[in-house]
Amino acid sequence: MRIEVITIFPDFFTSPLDCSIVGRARQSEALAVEVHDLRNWATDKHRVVDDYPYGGGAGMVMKPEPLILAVEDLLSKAGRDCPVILLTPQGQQFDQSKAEQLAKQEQLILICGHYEGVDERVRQSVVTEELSIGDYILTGGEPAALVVIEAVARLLPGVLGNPASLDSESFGSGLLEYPHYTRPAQWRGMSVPEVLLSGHHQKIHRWRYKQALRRTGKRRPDLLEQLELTEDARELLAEIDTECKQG
Ligand code: 4H7
Repeated sequence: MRIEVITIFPDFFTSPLDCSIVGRARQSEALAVEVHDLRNWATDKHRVVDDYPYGGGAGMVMKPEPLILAVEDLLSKAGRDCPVILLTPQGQQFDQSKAEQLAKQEQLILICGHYEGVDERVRQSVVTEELSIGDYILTGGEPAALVVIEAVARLLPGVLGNPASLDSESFGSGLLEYPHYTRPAQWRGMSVPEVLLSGHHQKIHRWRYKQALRRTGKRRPDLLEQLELTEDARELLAEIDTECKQG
């Protein structure tokens, strides 16, 4: 997959794109990320990319020409259409299913906004979708673009060692993760649950599943409601319910 990023702060991406999973994905050539300085498409000698808002008001607005020219250039180089995504607080919520959908694409173009936002004609002419990584305001779209890149990169074939682990993880299964433990078995009076030391794989599996159900019910009842529960899950939830009432 190829991801093109359009930004006024290319340096913002240097270290995050070299580290960890994304760095490895790029080395393995499963992923190519090109970060483009929007000012390369500015049309004046001072390379200005913002201007005063029509109608007045505080702050500046990103000019339409550099952004639209940048996207057109990148699309023509690709020789085909691809999603052109503006990261914005007004966008559709980015989530795991959206990441899975984007991971199937051959190419993505991500636009990072700044100032008070972008001229509406950028949306009208080149943006195909607007995404938000959550209900909060950032100064620029760069951290949001990195979130999208990271979430997508780890879904690309061959990037993670063991693709089977993707399904069992949080959101893959629709549940929050069960609690994890490693050595030592005892630490400052806190012990690892006995069942995990038992070597009894079936019991361990069921214990983890129950913990995942318990956590999801407690912290994210909205996720639990979206699931089609198996008979076994219903049974475990009933157990959890009784345990709760017993204190
Ligand atoms: C596009 C339009 C994404 C991008 C407006 C981006 C939050 C998210 C931005 C703006 C973002 C998210 C510019 C509007 C700064 C607010 C103070 C960049 N913020 N901004 N203004 N949740 N900001 O995904």
